[in-house]
Amino acid sequence: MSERQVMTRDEFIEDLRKRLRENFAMEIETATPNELFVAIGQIVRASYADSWHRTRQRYLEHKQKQSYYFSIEFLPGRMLKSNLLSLGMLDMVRDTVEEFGFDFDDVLRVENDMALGNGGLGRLASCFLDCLASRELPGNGNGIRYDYGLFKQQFVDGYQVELPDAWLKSGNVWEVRRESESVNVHFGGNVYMKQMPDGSLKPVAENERILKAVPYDTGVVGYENDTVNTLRLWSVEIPASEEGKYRSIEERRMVEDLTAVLYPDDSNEQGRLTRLTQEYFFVSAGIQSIIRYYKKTKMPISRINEYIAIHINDTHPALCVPEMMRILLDEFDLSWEKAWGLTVSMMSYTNHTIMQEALEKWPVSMVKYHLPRMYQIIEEIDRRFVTNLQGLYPDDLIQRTRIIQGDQIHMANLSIIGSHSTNGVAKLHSDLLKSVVLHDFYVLYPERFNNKTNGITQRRWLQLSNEPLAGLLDETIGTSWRKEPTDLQMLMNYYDDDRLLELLADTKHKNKVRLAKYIKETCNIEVNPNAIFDVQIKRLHAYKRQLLNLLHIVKCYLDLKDDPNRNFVPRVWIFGAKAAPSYTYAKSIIKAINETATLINNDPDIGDKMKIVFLPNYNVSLAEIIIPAADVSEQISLATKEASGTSNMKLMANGAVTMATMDGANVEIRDYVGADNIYVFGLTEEEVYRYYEKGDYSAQAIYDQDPVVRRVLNAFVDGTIPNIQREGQEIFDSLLKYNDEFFLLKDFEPYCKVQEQVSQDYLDQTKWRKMSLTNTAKSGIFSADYTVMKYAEDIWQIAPVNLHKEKRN
Ligand code: 26Q
Repeated sequence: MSERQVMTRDEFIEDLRKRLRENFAMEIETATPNELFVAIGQIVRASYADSWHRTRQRYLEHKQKQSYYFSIEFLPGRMLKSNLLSLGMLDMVRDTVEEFGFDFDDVLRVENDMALGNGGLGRLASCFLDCLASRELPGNGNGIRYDYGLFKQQFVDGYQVELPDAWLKSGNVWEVRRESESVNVHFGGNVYMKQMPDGSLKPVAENERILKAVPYDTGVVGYENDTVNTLRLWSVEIPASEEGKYRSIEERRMVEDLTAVLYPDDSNEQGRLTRLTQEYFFVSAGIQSIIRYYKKTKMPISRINEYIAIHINDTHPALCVPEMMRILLDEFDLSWEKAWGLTVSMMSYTNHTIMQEALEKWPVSMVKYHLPRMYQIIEEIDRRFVTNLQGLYPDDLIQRTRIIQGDQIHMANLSIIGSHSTNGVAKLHSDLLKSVVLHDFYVLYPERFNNKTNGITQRRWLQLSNEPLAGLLDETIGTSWRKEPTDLQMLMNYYDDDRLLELLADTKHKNKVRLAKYIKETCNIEVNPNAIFDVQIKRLHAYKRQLLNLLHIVKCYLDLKDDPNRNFVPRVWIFGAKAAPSYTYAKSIIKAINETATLINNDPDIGDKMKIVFLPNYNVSLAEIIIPAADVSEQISLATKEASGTSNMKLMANGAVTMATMDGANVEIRDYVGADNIYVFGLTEEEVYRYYEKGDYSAQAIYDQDPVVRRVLNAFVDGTIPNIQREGQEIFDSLLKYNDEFFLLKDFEPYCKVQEQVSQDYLDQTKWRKMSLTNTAKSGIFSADYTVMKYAEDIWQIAPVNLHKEKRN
């Protein structure tokens, strides 16, 4: 399949022996998975070291335009298997390790997930890096090396408990500390303008606190192509020159806290000083390091925008705009106009949220005090913005779009004004940005707005995590889909091939057996692999409506209790979700799901017909086990709330059929698979906005009129679901007293109806298998390969660099 030079089995064994001896004074035969993981990790790293070096050299020598993806989160998960795959070594290494009597999966499981992200946004950043390298695009990541990633989740009495994720405890084979590329980042102090001999004014800073930012680089290995890009993550230290200023342990701790932990809130955590400091820290370090690189190209600063593109992933890195201005103004002495033109032309911004309350804002006082030079520059950007628009646009529009409003700095406004491109992450989302959320900016800068529908990397989410299916695809349609995911559509030629449909069902069954085994081991619940596996995996959020799923479960349960002999297609409901530690409502829903699970799973009247499994600690590695085993994919957010969603795409690729509201990328999924291969229900965007406009939604009215709704809701407060006195009441009140913010009750009946249809269709296995096949066949379009290629062309203007050919010459 590939003509690449890979290590032979014998070379691998020799290298492995050597490393086990040198590191651990051990032989292969006596090693444990731990030592094997470290030694193999080193071999893998060494095997791409050359390509990594060559990639960097080539970009520099050819002055290749590069993009830098600034993101406060990256969520790559484990990397051993994906690196082996990209290097063409996976089969050889697995076979060899197994020849020695080890279970290769045991070795893979030694690696801690790199979980420096909360959810969709961080995982998207990691998919993008994988795709950039795999498409030979010069694109790098820039972020924070948190000592602790997203908390580990446990359930105690059904409640979520958070434990620290000390992922670096046993070292990290993939990273390289680059001490010599450290930079200093300045905080606080005061800035005054000093008159220079030539009469000009220069900002001078006094009494600043200086912190050292040390980069840790990880190679991002392209798929079978010799491109290795860089993910650069920054860690804080006290500079040697400042040692004297930090005498006490407390003072040192304050500094070290800066990159200690990832904020575990994926929407809300606002106004925290450490968060602001984190943002400036990785932005300033990243921009300084780009400038240092650019100096090496010897090109004039006036042309930097031809060589550098900077992407702002959500508003968290929005300080890229004033920080770039600071350097161009203060260090290169450019005029404001020149500096601004370059900055806007380099920057681009992606919005990931519709919810107004989640848009990031910072108090003026905090920015002024801790980042005084940033504040001065933001103030000047804001002042010029207003001046330039006055007379051209209505005053109220200018007031609504300016960066500083009252005592707050609006980071989305800064990002849009300071960049040449603003994009949403699915068609519907991008349209809503233009028509509602950012409409005022669309009036000002229509040409800046564009859509880039999210995608996923099929390498991780199909090739690696679903080997049975991947192998079957190879045998059926050839292997080209591995490099060109849209080739998956060749599967449609087998739509009527009973034999293939059977084989596809066999792979699904295998994956369900594997998941069942995992469920037995971790939760001690027996589930039947012949039941429908109904999956909802994502952060716990009211708008994602895990509660709607639960309401349906409770309805099924009550129906079965009424009539245990009624026809019922057995189903296993599988949840994976972390709640932000401070999000009490989300935590109450976790508790309610867990208590409902205990009730139903142990009810002898129900037996195998219904099982509810809430798998703890949902993360990338767990997703890799759950997704291949799913029959139904729950994508049931209230229309207009989910910007895109990406688990919908992963599940679809693995042959799950989607239960969808017309929200986010579900709309595009429906367009591709066709209405017959997806279950659609619920309020539409128009209907949701109509309710907002008229203000005439009444959850109480639905409760009063609909006996089923009444019965299901009452189960939360009348003891039917035990042990949720407080949580049940809280949930009940959210729906009735507070009028059901996300319209669950309105969508409940149509949801139940479509779920009934799912059960009926599942009985018709031919029909079901055809739907499943269609979903896999049509999923290629959601490859992030295509998404990043569009970013590369439309936004960053970067082009592929073929390193593979060069190496062979
Ligand atoms: C903001 C301020 C202060 C503290 C934290 C935050 C914060 C952190 C993380 C705000 C938002 C996030 C993460 C958002 C996120 O993951 N959004 C998801 O992005 C995906 C990729 O585009 C989409 O598919 C999802 O629809 C969207 O919810």
